[in-house]
Amino acid sequence: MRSWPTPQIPALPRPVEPHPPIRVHDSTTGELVEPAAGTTARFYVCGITPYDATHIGHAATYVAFDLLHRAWIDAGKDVTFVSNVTDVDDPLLERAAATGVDWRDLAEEQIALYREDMTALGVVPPATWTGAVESVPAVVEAVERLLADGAAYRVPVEPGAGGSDPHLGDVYADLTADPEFGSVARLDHETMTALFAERGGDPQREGKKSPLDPLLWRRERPGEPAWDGASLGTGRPGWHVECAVIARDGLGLPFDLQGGGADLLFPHHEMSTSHDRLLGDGGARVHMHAGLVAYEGEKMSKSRGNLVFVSALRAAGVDPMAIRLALLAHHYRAEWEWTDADLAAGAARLERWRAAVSGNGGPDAGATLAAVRAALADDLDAPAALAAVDAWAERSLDPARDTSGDDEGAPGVVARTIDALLGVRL
Ligand code: 5CA
Ligand code: ZN
Repeated sequence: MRSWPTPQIPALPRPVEPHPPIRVHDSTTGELVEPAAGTTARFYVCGITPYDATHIGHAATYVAFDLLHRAWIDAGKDVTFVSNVTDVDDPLLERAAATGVDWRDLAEEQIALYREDMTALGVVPPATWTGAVESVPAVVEAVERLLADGAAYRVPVEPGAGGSDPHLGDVYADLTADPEFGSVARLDHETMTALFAERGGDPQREGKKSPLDPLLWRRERPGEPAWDGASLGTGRPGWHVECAVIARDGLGLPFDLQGGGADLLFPHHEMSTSHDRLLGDGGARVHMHAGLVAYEGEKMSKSRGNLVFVSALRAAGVDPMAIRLALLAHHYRAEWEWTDADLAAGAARLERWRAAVSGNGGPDAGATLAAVRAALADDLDAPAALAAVDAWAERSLDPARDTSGDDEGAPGVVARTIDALLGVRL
């Protein structure tokens, strides 16, 4: 899938001290870990399901992972970022049916919007961006392998389903084939069952060996799109195996980090990592999650419909960099509520920073750059990074300041710091 243009990332002065190790909060252990200690960093961030995109919650999550991407680039690592688009799945098909739109047109229009939003927000694009539809042949091969290995089984489908091979059932993963299942989210059985039902699972489906077993291949149903599934019969991929296969093919197994919003920890990342474990030498070594953004008192979500769209703000003339700054003012793990005040604060900060870097010279910027680097290395502490830039801007704009020690290059260094590390182009 064609992604979006890569923003220019200005080079920054090398740090005097060695680069601080870049640590993030590991959702499994709750501890700070360094996911990519070597010279490379390979990570996967779950992409959108293309309807009702891009809302502020999506944007906050993608900007959070973009900070990690930029910190790794700045540290000189060879970074590979892979992502997906769930361009065929139940909720997308349901939305298309409910609105009388062809699901392909809905997906295409929403993907185009998402590209524009990511470009406007300065998010560095993935090296490989794969749609679920594009992944079908690889998923089919993977599911065939899991079946052959006894890690998956068929479940009979209802009359009318299954096209010309109704005897070939849907395929489910047999979680007992993976002794390490549960090791990502480390939840008790009751919580897993509740979340599975809430987040796209089908614990009640008759014929499954265990309620938590996830769907790998859904056979053709009347009125639903279906693809050639070779020995599986016509159908379409399950959600978790889509990401397992796209990550495997884009990054190789195992890889450094998988991420998304906090709603993906279970079942999605638990399941996709379990699939990868059976398809290779393991999945993501670290899982990282962004807190969910709320609006009008509840989590911003497609199902609730309490959405603020990036594209709507842009259309209303809001500078996308003000949106980015509004998002960065909250730590990525915080659960917070979007209000107009966030946007106003982002716009005010943008204006202040623009004024501060437009002077001929300013206070030395070396400590500011080091502080921004250190803040990001410490679990992507964007609010601390903003505070460091604010402090420089305040000094720079202080009319009573003694300018005799000013450095001519300082405003440029600060502007490039903000651009390269925070993704905010002034
Ligand atoms: N296509 C799947 C992932 S494979 C999916 O979850 N798509 S999505 O469109 O529903 O969400 C895209 C990303 O935004 C996911 O990482 C999700 O966790 C995140 N997200 C959704 N709602 C919010 C929210 N309110 N706040 C923060 N992040 C959110
Ligand atoms: Zn995913």
